[in-house]
Amino acid sequence: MFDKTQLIGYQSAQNIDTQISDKETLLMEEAYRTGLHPAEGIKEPGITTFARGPLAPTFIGNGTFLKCDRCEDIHDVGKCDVAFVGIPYDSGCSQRSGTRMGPQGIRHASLGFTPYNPDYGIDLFENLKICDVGDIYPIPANSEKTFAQITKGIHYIKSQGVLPIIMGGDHSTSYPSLRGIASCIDGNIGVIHIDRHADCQASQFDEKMHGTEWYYSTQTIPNVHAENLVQIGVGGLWIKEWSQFSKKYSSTQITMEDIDNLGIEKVAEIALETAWKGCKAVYLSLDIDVLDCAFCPGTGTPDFGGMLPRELLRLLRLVTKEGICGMDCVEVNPAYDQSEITSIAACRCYVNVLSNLVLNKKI
Ligand SMILES: [Mn+2]
Repeated sequence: MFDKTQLIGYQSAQNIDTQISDKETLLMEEAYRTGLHPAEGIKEPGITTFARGPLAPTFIGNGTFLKCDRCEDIHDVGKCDVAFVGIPYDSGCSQRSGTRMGPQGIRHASLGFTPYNPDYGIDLFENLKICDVGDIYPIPANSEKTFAQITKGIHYIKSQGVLPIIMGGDHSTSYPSLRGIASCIDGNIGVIHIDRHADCQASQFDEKMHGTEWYYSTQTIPNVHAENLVQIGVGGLWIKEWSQFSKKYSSTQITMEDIDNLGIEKVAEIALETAWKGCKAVYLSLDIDVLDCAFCPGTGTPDFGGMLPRELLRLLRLVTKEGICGMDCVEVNPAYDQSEITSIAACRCYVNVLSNLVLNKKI
C-alpha cells in the first residue's frame, strides 16, 4: 500500500500552521482599517470593502490610473477631487466573461497617456487632485453581496465630497454604483447611458445580470426615474423587453439611426434636456461596446454599426459640459482585446471627460 507521507504535498502541509499567525492578524487588521470592513452579511475573514491586505483576490493589481497617487487608507480619499476605483466583477456577464480584468487592463493602458490634454488645453494633475483607491472587493459567486460591497464603497467615496470615476467590471455594477451615489444626492438624478444595448429587462437568467441594471436603477432607487434615463447609441443585439420598458416607463432610447438623422449636437441637446429635467445631478454610464466592434474587440457583447471613436468623443464633450455626479466605463474585457485598443479607448474617454469638467468649471 502506498505511503502518502512520501508525497511532497503531504510533507509541506505538515509545516503549515492551522492558526492565523500574529503577523497575518496584524496585516488583516490594517486591511480593515484602510479598506473598511465589508458590507453586512459577509463573514469570511480578510474581506474588506476596498480590496486590501494579504487576502485580497489574486486578480487585483497594484497599479493606478495615469500613475496618479494610490489612496491606500480610504479615510484619506476626501483630500482628493477625483477618485478612480475599479470594480473587478464579471459574474453578471451573459456570454464573454472576463471583465473582472477590466480595471487592471485600463490602468495598464493608461501608462500610454500623460495628464496633459491638448484638445482641452488642460493638465489634469495641475487642476485636480486625483487618486486611485484600488478595487472594490467583489464576491464573484454572489451578485447581491457584490452589489452591497459596491454600494458601500461608492457611497463612501461620494459622501466624502469626491467624484467617483469607476472602472468596470460588467454593466450590472452600474446599478449598485448609482445606488451608492444616489443616497448622497438631495434630489433626483438623471442618467445618460451610452451603449449599443439598453439593458433594462427585469430578469436575465433569473438574476440581476448585465442586461438588467437600468430596470433596477429606475425601479428601486427612489430618486432615479426612467423619465430621466437617456440611452444613446442603442440598437445592436436587442430583446423586445427593452422596447417594452421604454414604452411603459417613458425612458428615451436614441439609436444609431437616430444619431445619423439628427446629428450628434442635436442628440446631446436632447440628452441634456431629458436627463436634467427636474434633477439635481446626472450620472454618466458608458458601455465601451457602443463603439463599433472594429474599435472595441475587447468587450463582452461586441456589436456592428456602433459609434466611431470621434463621434463618441464629441458626444462626451457635449453631454458632460453641465457636470456629472459620477461616471463609469464598463465592459472592457482585456482577454478579448487586440493591442489594448479597447482599454485605450476607455482611458481616452476618462481623460477627456475629466478635462471637460475642468474646462467648464464643473468640478
Ligand atoms: Mn452594451
